Amino acid sequence: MKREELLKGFKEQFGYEGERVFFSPGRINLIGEHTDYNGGKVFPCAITMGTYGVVKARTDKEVHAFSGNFPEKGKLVFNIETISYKKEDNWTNYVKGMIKYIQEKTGDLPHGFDLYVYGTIPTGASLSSSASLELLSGVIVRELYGLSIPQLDLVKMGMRTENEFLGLNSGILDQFAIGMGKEGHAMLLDTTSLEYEQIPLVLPQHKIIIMNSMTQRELVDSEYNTRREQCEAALKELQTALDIQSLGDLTEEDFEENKHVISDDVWLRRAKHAVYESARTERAAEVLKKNDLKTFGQYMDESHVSLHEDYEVTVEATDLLPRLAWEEQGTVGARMTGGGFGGCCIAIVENEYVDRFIENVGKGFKEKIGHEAEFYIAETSDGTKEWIVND
Ligand code: GAF
Repeated sequence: MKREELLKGFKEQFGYEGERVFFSPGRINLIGEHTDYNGGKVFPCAITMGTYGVVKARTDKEVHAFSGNFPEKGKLVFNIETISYKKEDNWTNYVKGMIKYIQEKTGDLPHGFDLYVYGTIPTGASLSSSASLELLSGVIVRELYGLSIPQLDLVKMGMRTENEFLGLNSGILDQFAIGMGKEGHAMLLDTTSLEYEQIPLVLPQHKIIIMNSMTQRELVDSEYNTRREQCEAALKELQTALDIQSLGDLTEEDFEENKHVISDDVWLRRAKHAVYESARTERAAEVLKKNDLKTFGQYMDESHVSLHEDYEVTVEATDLLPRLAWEEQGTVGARMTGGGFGGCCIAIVENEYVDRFIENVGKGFKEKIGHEAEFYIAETSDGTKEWIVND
């Protein structure tokens, strides 16, 4: 994305020059799915597909926001003194949520701003376009008003925006990956303690391919919340036998020894996924540190199977992509990524096979599903920050 194009977009809308430009990445999760709200481990990285924002302070208390992705919606306007969720305010509800929680922390902001936003993350593709916008808004507000708010606090406010302002019961994975990302690294996060480790993700012989199933995510919110409730129900029963706070506290052995207390087979399978996936994620990060990509790929494959069989968050299209990928020469590992019920999968593939991989997987997908999948090469990125020229 060219900086001049963003500045031009701002000027076209507001009639004068924008002052500052910011970038917020998207994310892929390499492994550790549906573990974050279970107190387990996740292992995501921020990617260069993301959301850009151009901003200039106003003298009144209003925010005027325009998205180059939704020009038909025109400029959406709200007042920072009377912030509330309104469905018709569409994507700006994410901006509002962040302003609300920042004002709660640091006091009322002195004035509003004009904002031009443009995103390169396909929407509904499970690459976290909403968390990207949340962190973008948070960092913009912090920098514009010279506030002193640690990035991790903005991450938590992003999650509050989802949970309390938008009413989606998600964990901290997406906001963390986007706010705390580091180019050339993936982040192993313990979602209970919020301790994390940046682990180099430099793969000169391989590419990480994002495979977009272009499948509309359906029932995602209700199914997501149901998974969460099922894990909570299993946890409650396990707590009658064990002194644990979350499923993430359990080893696989503890789980096997105590799983008989879970009264419902579906709850048992959900909990099993959460426990095994968290352990797998920790091991995957360890083998990556030792450059054992082959074993890392096997963990990715196992993760996918568990998400398909025990957690049941795949749909035909997102289950097919990894299976086609596994058939291809040069594939190290493949799995769905993100919340599931459609969206994207990822695969790690040896450089020399990438073109053939995309051709073959694309062909097999089209034959079975009837529409084209899209493929992107993932590149890691830093977390959300101002785009300083010559940075
Ligand atoms: C979605 C949620 F927003 C995350 O918190 C996480 O639970 C993920 O699904 C599944 O791992 O992206």
